[in-house]
Amino acid sequence: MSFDLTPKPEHKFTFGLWTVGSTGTDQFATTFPIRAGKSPADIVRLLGEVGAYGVNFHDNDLIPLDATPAETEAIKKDFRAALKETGLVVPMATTNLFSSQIFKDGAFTSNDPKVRAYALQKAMRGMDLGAEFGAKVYVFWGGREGAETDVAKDPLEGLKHFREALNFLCEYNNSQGYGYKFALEAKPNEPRGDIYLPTTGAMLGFIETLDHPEMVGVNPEMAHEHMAGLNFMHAVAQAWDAGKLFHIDLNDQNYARFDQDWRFGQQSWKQSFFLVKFLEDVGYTGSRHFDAHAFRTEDYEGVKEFARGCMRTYLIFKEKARQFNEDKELQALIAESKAEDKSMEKFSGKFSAEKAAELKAFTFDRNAIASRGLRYEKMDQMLTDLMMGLR
Ligand code: GCO
Ligand code: MN
Ligand code: MN
Repeated sequence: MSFDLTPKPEHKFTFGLWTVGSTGTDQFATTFPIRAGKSPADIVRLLGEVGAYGVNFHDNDLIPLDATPAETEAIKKDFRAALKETGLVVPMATTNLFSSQIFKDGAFTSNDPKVRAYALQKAMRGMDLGAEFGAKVYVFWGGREGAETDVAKDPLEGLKHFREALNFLCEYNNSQGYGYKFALEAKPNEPRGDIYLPTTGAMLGFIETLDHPEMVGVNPEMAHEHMAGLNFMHAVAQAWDAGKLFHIDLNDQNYARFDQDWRFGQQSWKQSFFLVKFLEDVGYTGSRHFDAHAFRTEDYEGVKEFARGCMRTYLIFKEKARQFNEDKELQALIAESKAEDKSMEKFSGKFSAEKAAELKAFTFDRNAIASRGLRYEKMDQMLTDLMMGLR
């Protein structure tokens, strides 16, 4: 093997405190953690050891909900020291608006005005905390913004409340001079039966209804689009096309299953390959954030293997994407399939009345056009060979 798979700062590989810091609990064993909890500072050290660039957090990953002012200061001091020691940065922060019982029926979209106001307060405090550590992206994942039944919750009201909250927080961002970009993360379900704005595409539509759409983009997550049975790379491409790819959550997931949060590239090699190829080809410069967990079978050595594996697999696919782009035979076939047709040039581009009239009158030979084989079978098998090291 001749290529370098060492993670470097320029790769912008980040993990959340909640990812490598997960103690392996699940909904069937919440009181039986498999791994002992680590302090935020020790999680940073673990990430430093495996070669990550950055660490992200929810407000309460860093500062427990009921911490005293003295405890808060002590945690911040240790965390800051660990960042300095390892050179890790904090590119993104977010608010936990889903773990407390108060959010049982949502946060920004709760029917209860007290809950909505509390959520807003918590988000502002979370933004203050993120800014203290230099975060420039602020993620909003509305895990409980939804319903199991529509009997008393109205999705129109939900959208209105969500919009009001984001408009308020955009103004707060400006008033504090934080310079955050907000990144909205969609998920179709889990923990709610249905979560509002379930896909990246839905989020992109919603953003245009906000007071400051320029401040708000998306944080698409691979597992979430796969839970909805969608093509993740297509969602990412739409976000990129709209200038809204502010962040990305990479992980893996079997289609149509519960939220699995697996190591990037563990399951869906081809989807992961096309995703990495897309990000590298367009020159995405944001974080490559791994929002995933190690298997519950693992101790912390396994957690390190998991974290190293996420980054290694990304770099393997990056190298494969380079090989794909430099594969002359494959590129010739792709070029052939997209070749321009001089006789059609007069019909392309901007509208004119003459062009439209000429095109309406033109006769197409549908059979001749359709009879051309596009050679996608050959190309796709060549891709398989390439990925398996046979080219
Ligand atoms: C999930 C989500 C979360 C969010 C996180 C950051 O399925 O639980 O992906 O991990 O990404 O809360 O906002
Ligand atoms: Mn997720
Ligand atoms: Mn996520």
